[in-house]
Amino acid sequence: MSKMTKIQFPENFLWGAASAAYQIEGAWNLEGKGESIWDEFVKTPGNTFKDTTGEIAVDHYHRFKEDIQLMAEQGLKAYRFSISWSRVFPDGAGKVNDQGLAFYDELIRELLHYHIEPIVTLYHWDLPLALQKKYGGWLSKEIVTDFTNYAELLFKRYNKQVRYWVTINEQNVFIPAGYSLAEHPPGEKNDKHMYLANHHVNLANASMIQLFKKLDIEGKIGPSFAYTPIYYGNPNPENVLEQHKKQLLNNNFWLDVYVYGRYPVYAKKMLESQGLFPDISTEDYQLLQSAKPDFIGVNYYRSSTIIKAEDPQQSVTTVRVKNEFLERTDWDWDIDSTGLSISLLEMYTQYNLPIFITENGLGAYDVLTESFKIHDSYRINYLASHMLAINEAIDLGVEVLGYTAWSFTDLLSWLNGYQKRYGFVYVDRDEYSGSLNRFKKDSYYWYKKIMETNGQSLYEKQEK
Ligand code: BGP
Repeated sequence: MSKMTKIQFPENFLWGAASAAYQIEGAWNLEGKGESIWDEFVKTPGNTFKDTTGEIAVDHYHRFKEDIQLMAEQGLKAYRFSISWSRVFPDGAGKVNDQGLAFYDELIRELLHYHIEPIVTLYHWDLPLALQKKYGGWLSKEIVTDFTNYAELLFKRYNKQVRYWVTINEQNVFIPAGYSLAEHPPGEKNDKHMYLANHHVNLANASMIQLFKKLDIEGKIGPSFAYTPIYYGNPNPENVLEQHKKQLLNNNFWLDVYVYGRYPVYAKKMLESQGLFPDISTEDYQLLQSAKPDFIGVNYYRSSTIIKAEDPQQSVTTVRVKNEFLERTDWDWDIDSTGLSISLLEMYTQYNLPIFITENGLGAYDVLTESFKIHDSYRINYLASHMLAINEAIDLGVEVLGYTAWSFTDLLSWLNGYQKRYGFVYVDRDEYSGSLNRFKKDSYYWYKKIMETNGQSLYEKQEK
């Protein structure tokens, strides 16, 4: 960012932090909660790092008051969290678990008490296991009705208390990971299933948005998407063409459906030629086209640099390469704040919808000192540079509603255990156990100031 760019986050910009039920709550089988597909998946040795589970996680279920107290003290304006479907409907449909709902009632009440805007994610990957067993989860169209009923209960119950709703978290991550890579539940390697399940998620997303509008719920609704800008490592036009194709199969493949209710032409054609494109009825397309989101949520962590692959057998002929201009995280993710400006600009020009940055953060090995401090200057640098990139996009005309950093407390990384920490608040636990005590990191205090000054304190940093 040029030194002269003014810091200009809009008034009422929603500075906050984010989490997801499975990664923080624990209490996996308490007070009437049903099992989710993640509760089951983690039981198989080798599925997660050192076989870590979210059975206790960071025990937010029992410590949410302490956590919200820490949020209030930090000056958080918004908090994004997800509701566990199987805590509300233990069997995914049918009988409601009142104790589960009471937990979310209290959580929301507590947030509002401290004037923290609750942002609710309806689905952050923890599908009720009962529905997986009953009809194969996302593989059946039946799920659209069950999901819409679940959403209806929450819309009606929290209308006027919750004003921002995220329908689905990172469909573009959990669908390939669950159905093609076998890294997430249900652990399949079946591309035909992947595209079918994916289509049902699209229908569920649209059905929820349609209902939200029909019920005239106050507030805004949209999906959260993991946007990864794709760069080409070689400007030979043949490579550039591969890069464009990749872009259409990645980002646009999902976003075009959310916003326009159609699949990009090239992607559709290619999948049809491979027999992978699902049968889609006229009614399906009508539903998809009837439900435009109010905003697009963006989860941004990194960019990806590719070149055309030599192997002609590969269906997508590209490979990821190292970007010599970028540094990497402890987990080898390219650190690229400019990529966030690029993403915001690309998305806003293509889809013309306000953007909410629903996740962004740095996973690192933090160290708790003997005096209970955590000096995470690397996280401060990462976050500061990404905030400046957002400011730059705003300067270019992009409408950004808010920013919920990943994450508030340390939490469980789905496949990387408890060692990969993202929080402003350190939680004392490792893969096996710990006191679960909370400690404020240096970044906690730094972010407090950012929020107090609506980003102006970034400017101080720039001048240094
Ligand atoms: C996103 C997920 C989050 C979170 C984050 C960090 O894809 O929405 O739930 O896990 O990534 O990922 P990881 O824990 O793999 O580092």
